[in-house]
Amino acid sequence: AALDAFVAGLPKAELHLHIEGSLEPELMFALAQRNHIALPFADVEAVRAAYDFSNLQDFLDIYYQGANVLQTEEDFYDLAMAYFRRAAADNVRHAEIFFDPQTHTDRGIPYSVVIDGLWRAAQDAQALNLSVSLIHSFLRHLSEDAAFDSLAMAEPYLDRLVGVGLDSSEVGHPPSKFAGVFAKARDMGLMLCCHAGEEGPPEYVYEALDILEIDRIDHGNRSLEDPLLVARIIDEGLTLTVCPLSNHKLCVVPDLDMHPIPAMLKQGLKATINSDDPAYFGGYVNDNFLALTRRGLISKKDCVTLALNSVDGAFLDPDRRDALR
Ligand code: ES4
Ligand code: ZN
Repeated sequence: AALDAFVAGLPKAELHLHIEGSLEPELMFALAQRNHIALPFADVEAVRAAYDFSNLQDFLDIYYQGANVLQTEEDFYDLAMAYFRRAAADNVRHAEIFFDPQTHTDRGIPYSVVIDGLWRAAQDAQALNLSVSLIHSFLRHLSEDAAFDSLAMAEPYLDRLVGVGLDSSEVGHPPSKFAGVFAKARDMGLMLCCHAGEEGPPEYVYEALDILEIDRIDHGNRSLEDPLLVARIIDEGLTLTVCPLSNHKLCVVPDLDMHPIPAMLKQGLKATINSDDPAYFGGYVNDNFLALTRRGLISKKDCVTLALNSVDGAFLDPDRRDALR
């Protein structure tokens, strides 16, 4: 309990959170009812029982299905606001959240509906002492042309976005596939993030650095297989947004006792702890810290380092950053 209070007391930033992955089964059912959508589950318990994954794709299939209940601006507002309240309760003071526009626009939901709902919630989060930035993420299992189309939809709303990301099925869809659209996003003034080295090999992390010229690495676990790559990430000062409970649920690590965060810190990488898809992986950001502290994998001092890394790794202006340190 003393450890819980210590972790809870640390001001922190969450840098790797898919807002669609914060859809709790209770809200999924409420939105399904409100929008007259049939769910393939009898009740909330049946949904939770289905969250047993052997790999990333297993999870993605059920995650995209869950997103179908999101229809109106109010749905996106309610989804985001529920996450912001939960994050604020964990003493998250700044959140940079991914959203997957193509998951919604490809089923006929206008981009404006998605971004207006998320944006209104982001404004209301200020009353929770929480600042929020939005990251438009491309689905890598779709084509680069589709990503260009998605970025074009975002153009009228550029002032509401801090950056772009790349997520979904990693293996077979290397960063190089999106070289053109990332170059364009950079020219538009957006920051660049990329999921790399979650299931994919170190080569994909190299591509994210060399070809996409990213500003932050999402996951990056498999970078540890290549000491030269680790040296390069340290040299470039890049932050890794690591997600322990996600890694465990998706079998990226066989056991939480073998989680790479301690090795990352030891080697001097700027690792952070994040919740990824908390409704699917069984915990929010403090739960992710506690999963490692309770196993004796990281110390209180490490927790302070990780929390400071999250503030340093955020895409924040210097004044807001100083206020959070
Ligand atoms: C994701 Cl954990 C993870 N990896 C890749 N894509 C994703 N989308 C949502 N969560
Ligand atoms: Zn992710």
